[in-house]
Amino acid sequence: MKLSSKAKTFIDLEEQYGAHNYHSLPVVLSRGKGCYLWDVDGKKYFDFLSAYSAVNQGHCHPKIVEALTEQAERLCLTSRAFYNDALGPYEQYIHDFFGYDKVLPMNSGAEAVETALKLARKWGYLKKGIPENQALIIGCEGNFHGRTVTIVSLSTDPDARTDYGPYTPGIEVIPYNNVAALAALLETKGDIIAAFLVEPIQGEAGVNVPDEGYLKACYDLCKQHNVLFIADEVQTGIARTGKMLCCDHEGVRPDIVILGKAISGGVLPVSAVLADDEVMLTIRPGEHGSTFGGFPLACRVATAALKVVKEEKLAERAEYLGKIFREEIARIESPFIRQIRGKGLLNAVIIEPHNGKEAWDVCLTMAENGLLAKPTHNHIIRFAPPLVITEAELRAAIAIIRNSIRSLE
Ligand code: IF1
Repeated sequence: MKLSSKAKTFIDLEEQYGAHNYHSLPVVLSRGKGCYLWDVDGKKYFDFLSAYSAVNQGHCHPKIVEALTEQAERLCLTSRAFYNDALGPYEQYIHDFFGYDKVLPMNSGAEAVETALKLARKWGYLKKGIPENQALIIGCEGNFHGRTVTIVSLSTDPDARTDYGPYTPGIEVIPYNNVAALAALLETKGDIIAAFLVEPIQGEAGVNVPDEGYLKACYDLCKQHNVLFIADEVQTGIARTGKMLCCDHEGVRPDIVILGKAISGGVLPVSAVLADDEVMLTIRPGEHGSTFGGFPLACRVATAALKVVKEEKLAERAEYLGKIFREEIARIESPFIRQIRGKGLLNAVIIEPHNGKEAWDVCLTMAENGLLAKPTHNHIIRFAPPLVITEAELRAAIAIIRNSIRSLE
């Protein structure tokens, strides 16, 4: 890809003054609207990453931006040392929206996952009666839940965990999409297991969709053994997969739901943990929190972002458009395409290397042709546009994907 000297200036600054913890596609963005992004040279792109599904409502949604600016001029942050007039109404809105007794507001997805794990341990000791310091959390191979020490202790990805030890104890990892593995572990250690933590679809692992019935079977097993079923819906939640929560596809109501990313439409870092009283009230005043968690600005923004999801029927759109996307990609005959998989508008194409070209080259070519997507694990490309994309726009984007792949053959 040819870079303008302007674009290069920004890339060089990051290279020189920023930590080297990312390998970004060489595109420098400066503006966004709906499903489109513009780079510093004014070139327009379809956004098919949506900031890893944080921008489901589209870039700079006017209603969310309005809520942000209005509240920003009145009150941004109070801390939880005092009450404010935004948090309560927000919590009530979340209660009505998702149907859980209570919400615990945090900021990043990783913080919400940490919160859920602490909550599960508390519940394990106070309600289930697990002996002190013996509680176990079960995770799945190939998971991605964030970057904290405890979360990477759960990870099986060497990039995510190597040299970050010593790891947090009390963790067991079993294969994903394997009900028997969960059953076996619950059989032997069920008494001291507090929770099973699972992504309804594994995002980072490459949009790994489990077999139909997997979540329900796991949920039922957890109930049999008095173990909490925790769904990490940070990436799959908020309409991305064609339902408000991905667990809705199987009629599963998790004991704990973890939300992040699109709960704010990508406008602020906002996350949330949902649970009923039996679980949530095990944490008492002073036992958990955060300076920004539930700050007034976040409350107004997240309320506006969730209203947009309902008003614009984004779950229904994701369901309908996702089918078109998978159908159309499946019709492309190319040695590069091994498989297309996904749910709603969370999809991935498995790329077969060809002519010495791989997923990274496909993404560079698509970027040149005006569509942004990012490879994961070398051979997988995730396609996740904002859910506000229209059918005509989606079809235009598919044409770019098709032409880009063909041009590399
Ligand atoms: C990065 C991946 C996606 C998540 C699930 C919790 C979190 C995430 C299911 C933590 C975050 C992000 C992190 C971001 C890239 C992105 C990602 F490739 F790394 F794995 F989306 F697939 N649970 N995923 O997907 O949320 O603390 O980041 O707010 O650059 O690390 P966070």
